[in-house]
Amino acid sequence: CGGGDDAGSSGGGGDDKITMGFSQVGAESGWRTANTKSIQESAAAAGIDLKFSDAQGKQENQIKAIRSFIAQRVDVIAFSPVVESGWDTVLKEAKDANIPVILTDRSVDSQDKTLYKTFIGSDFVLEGKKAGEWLVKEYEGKSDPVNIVELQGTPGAAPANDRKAGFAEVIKADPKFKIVASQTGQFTRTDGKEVMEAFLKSQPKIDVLYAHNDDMGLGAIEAIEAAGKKPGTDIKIITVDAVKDGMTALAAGKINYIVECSPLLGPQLMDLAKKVKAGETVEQRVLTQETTFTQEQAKTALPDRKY
Ligand code: GZL
Repeated sequence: CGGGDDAGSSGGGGDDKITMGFSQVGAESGWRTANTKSIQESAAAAGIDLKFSDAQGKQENQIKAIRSFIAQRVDVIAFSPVVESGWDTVLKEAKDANIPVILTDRSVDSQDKTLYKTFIGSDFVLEGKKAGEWLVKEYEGKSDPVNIVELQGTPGAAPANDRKAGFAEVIKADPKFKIVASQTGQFTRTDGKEVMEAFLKSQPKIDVLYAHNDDMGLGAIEAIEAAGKKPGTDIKIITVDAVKDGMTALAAGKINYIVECSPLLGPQLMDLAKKVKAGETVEQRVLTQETTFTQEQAKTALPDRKY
């Protein structure tokens, strides 16, 4: 997809058809690819004319795309904000143009809740807490220090901020848990591998890796194996997402626990768009349903995974 340009639209014209302008973060991870697929397929199935734009991870491209959707007078604008801040101006422009906005996947820190109709996505703080709770249970009864390294998501992104906060809140209950290094891996395998290589060089002892998504965890596994260590055994690994490649590594014992974050937001997004277009009131917050997986559960779940 072009950087911030409209990559064309799916579905025909016609007055009664809803036209949706969608600005996507980019294509940084397996999760994002699955999310894009869900949105594009659901729009086609719902008969919604989708104008899709890939921002390649840049907020200015998303703002440009939203302004373009306003100029094109689309019926509804939806987007996944790459970062939490800096949206009030362009969201006010959409509001002044009387075009409703739906937030998907990630939210914004705008104080003015009238700038968007609803936010459909996961509770990232809870995801971080679930990761922490597994670790606390895993080391119950042990008193030796547990050295943790953390691969954070994109700086300023809601999932990065909240997964970090939720995890830290749970592990602070026991001083044996120490985050000895924490750095962004930009939600990508490449950066996850590079940062993990640096951690392995700089940290005398690493017991646990907490990665904010599977892709960074998978990159880190490459670095851990290149360093002659066994991922999942020498270094326990917790990740978030539960995409197929992550679940495969979990089932193989290279990851110890995955907190699911569902990318399949398309169907609910299209339903919300139709309700918003029809002037119906929708709930301000639509929470996605998701679970967690151990290695055993991954073996059972893998055959049925859709993404
Ligand atoms: C979470 C989503 C995150 C995923 C990453 O809802 O925003 O962005 O966890 C993706 O894999 O890059």
